[in-house]
Amino acid sequence: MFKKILIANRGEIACRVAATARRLGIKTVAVYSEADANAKHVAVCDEAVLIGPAAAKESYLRGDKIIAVAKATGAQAIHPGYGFLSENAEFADACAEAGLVFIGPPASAMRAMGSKSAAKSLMEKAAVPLVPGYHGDNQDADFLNREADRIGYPVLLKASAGGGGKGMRVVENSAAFKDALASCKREAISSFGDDKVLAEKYLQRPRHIEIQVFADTLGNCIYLFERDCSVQRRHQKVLEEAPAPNMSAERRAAMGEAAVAAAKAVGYVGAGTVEFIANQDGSFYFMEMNTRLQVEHPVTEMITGTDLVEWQLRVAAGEPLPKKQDELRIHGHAIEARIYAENPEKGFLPSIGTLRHLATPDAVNFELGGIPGHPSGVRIDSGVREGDAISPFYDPMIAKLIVWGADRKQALARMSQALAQYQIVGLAANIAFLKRLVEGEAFATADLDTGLIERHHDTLFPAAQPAAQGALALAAVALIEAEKQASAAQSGANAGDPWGSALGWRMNTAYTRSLSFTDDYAAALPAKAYNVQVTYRDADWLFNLPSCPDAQPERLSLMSQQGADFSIKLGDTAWHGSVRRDGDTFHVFTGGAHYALAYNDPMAHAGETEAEGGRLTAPMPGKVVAVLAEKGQAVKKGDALVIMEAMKMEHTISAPHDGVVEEVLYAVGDQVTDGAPLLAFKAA
Ligand code: MV4
Repeated sequence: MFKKILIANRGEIACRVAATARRLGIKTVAVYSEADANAKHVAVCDEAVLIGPAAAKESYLRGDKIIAVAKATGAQAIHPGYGFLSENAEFADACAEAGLVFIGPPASAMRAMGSKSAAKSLMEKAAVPLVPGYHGDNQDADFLNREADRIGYPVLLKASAGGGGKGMRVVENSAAFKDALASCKREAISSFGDDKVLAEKYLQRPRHIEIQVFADTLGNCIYLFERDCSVQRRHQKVLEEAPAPNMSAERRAAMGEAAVAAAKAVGYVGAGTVEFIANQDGSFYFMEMNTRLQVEHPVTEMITGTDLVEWQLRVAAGEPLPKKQDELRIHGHAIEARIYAENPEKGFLPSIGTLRHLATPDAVNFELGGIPGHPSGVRIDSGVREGDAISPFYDPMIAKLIVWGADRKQALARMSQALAQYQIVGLAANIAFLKRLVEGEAFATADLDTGLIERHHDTLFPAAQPAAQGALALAAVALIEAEKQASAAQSGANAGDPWGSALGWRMNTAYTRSLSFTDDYAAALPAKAYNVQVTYRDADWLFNLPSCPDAQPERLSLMSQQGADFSIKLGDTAWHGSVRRDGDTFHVFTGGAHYALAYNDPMAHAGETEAEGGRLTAPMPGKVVAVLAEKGQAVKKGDALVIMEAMKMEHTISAPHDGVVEEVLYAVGDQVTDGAPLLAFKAA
C-alpha cells in the first residue's frame, strides 16, 4: 500500500479522499490554486503545494505541475478525484511515464470510452443492449434519413463526440429529418470539432440508472448495484439514490452483468460507472461509461457498507478487490442531495459569498462507507466550513448531503428533516428547492424520469410566500432579547436605571414599540414591509401586525431560548426556530423554511448623516417623554439619549457614535415637530 499520495483535486472530493487516506495511514499531499490558499482540503492534508493561479487551466488542469509536485514530495500515486484530469488519458500516461501510479483506469480504457460511437460498437460486441439505432460511419444524409425511418419516430440525433446532452435533436418525422441532421452537425462541429452523429429511437420519460463497477488488476470485476440519477436539471444531477426504486432482482442482475461485460470489454481497472437509459417498463440500454469515481458514489457506499476510495487505493496498489460479488448485499436505502451555492429563485444563478453562518444537520462522522450505525443516518461530504467563501472559479458546491434509511420511506423522511436543519447565511443556496423536490409527490412516490423537474416546475418553483407571522414574531423576540442581554451587560454602568432598561418599562404608559422588517422574499416582486407592533407587558408581549388585514393583537411569549434557538408562543401556536442576525438582516429558520427579514431600525441611522455636525433630530412629530443625557455628558455609541412618544409608540434616540452631548434642546413634555433637532452632539 502507498505511503503517500497526491490528491489532484479540491473541494469535497479532495477532503473525502483525504479522509480515507488518513484512515488507512497514508500521507496526503494537497495541491491548491491561489484562490484555494485557505481551503479546507489544504487544511486536511498532511502537505500542501501551491500550483498556480485560480483559473483551473493554470492550476488543477496543469498535469505537468501536479506531476512535478508528486515527484518533489515523494508521493507514489496520484488520486484525480472527479472532473479536472480524472478522465484525461494523456495525464494518466504522463503519470506512468513519471513512475507514478494513476489511481484510476488505464488510459486505454479512457480512450475506448471517450467516443460515444466507438463505445457503442464495443458494447454491441459485448452484447450490452443498445438503444435501437444507427451509430456507424456512414454519414450520408439520405442514408441516415432512411435509417431514421427504419428506427421509427421520434428519433434522437446525437453528436458522437458529444456529451451532457449537448448537440441532441429530437426528430418527430421524416420530413423534419434533413434539417435536424444539418443543425445537429453544425453544432457538433462547432462544439466538439467532429460532426459525426448517431441516430437512436427516442425514449420518452426515460430514467437514468447507472451501475457501479469495480475491477482489479487480477481479472476480478464486479458490480456494486445501481444508482437512480434521473432527477437532473440541464444534465446536472440534483438527487441520486441507491438502490433504484422498483428495480427487480432479475433486472438488477441483468444490468449489473451488462455493466461488468462493458467494463471487461475495455480491460477496465478501478472504479467505473456504466450509465444506462431505461424505459418506464424497465427495458434498459447502454448510454455511456464514466471512467472515474462519480460524485454520487456515497449512496452506493452507504447501502453496501464499502469505502470505494479505499477500494481504489487497494486496487491501484495491486491488491485484489476487497469483496467478491456474492459477498455484496444491499442494505437499506440512501439518497444524496447536492447542496449548491445557487439561487433557484433566480434561474439557479450561482451565488457567490461567504458562509457567514453554517449549521448542519446532526451528521455523524461516518466510519466512511460503513453501514450507518448511528440513528441519524446522515452523512455530509463537504469542502467548505463556516466562514469560507464559495469561490467563483469553480463548481459552487457547498456539500453533498447523504442520508441512509432502512427503506426508501425512512431515507426520504431523514432527507427532508436533514434539509430542514441545514442553515446557511451569507449566500443563496438551493436547500429550499431540494426540500420541495424531496417532499414533492413525484419523488416521494418514485415517479421518476429525467423530465421530473421540468414537469413539476410549478410546484417546485411556487410563487414565493411572504414571511409567516411566526417568523416575524421569532425575529421580534430575538431582537428584543438581544437588546435585553446587551442592556443587561451595560447595566453595570447605570444599574437600576429604569430608563436604560430595554425591558420596555415606561412610566404611566403601555409601551408599544414598532419594529419595521422588510421581507425581500421574491426576487421578482418588491420587498414586503411589515410594521410589527410589540406591546410590552410584565411577563410577555402583545404582538400585532396592524398593516395586515383583520390582524388582531395576539399574546406573544418566550417559552425558551438556547443561544440562537427560540421557542415562542404566538396566540395558541408554538413556533420553534433559529434566528441568526447578519448585519441588519434577521435570518429566521423555522418550519423547514428560511426567511431573511431586514430590520429597518428607525434610529440606527438617525443623526448619522449629521453625526459630525452633531444634530440628532426627531424622526416624526411627537412629545419628549424622557431626556437621558445632559449638556457636556460623554456617551457611548448606542446610549439612549432622548425618548419621545409618537403615534402612540415610543422611540429611543441613541448616540450614533461615541461622543459628547453639547446641548439639550428640549425638556420632558415638550412637543417637537418632525425633523426637529433634539440635541447637539459631537462625535469623538
Ligand atoms: C437519450 C434520451 C432519450 N432517448 N437517448 C442526455 C445526455 C446523455 N446522457 C444522453 N441523454 C439522453 N439520451 C435516447 N435514445 C434522453 C436523454 C436525456 C437524459 C438522459 C439521462 C439523464 C438525463 C437526461 C436528460 C435529458 C435527456
